[in-house]
Amino acid sequence: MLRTRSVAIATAVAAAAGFALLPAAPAQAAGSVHLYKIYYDSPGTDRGANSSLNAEYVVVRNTTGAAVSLRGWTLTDASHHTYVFGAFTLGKGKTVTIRTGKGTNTAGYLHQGRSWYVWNNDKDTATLKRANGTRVDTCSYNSTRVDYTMC
Ligand SMILES: [Ca+2]
Repeated sequence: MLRTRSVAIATAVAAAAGFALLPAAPAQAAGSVHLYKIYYDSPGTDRGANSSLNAEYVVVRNTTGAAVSLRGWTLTDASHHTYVFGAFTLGKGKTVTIRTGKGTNTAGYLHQGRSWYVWNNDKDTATLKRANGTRVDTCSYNSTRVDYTMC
């Protein structure tokens, strides 16, 4: 319904502008940058080793048709522990994994640089916000039966 109306408007605009309407491009989902997965209970006992901290992570996915700068965006848990993205661009169709511990940031992996876990092993809520504070997505879980959730 909405699409039909949009095409009608586009046709009217094209006609008003006096040029031939080109064949419509295939419909394309707008997509979004969103929380994709949270691996909240890293394998083994929580002793705080950096490898264990980095086995706890959140995956953010970009399904838009363009790269998106995440500079200044924030990832926050229910207790308001906040990770602020530095200069980072998430390519279209790409994912980035934000690990809890320390490490070298790459195109695919970022690190919160923490010395202890941030995602509770039973229940928590992740919130992703733009640099201006606009909430982009949230993802909640409440289970100790599984170690991760798909958002
Ligand atoms: Ca955890």
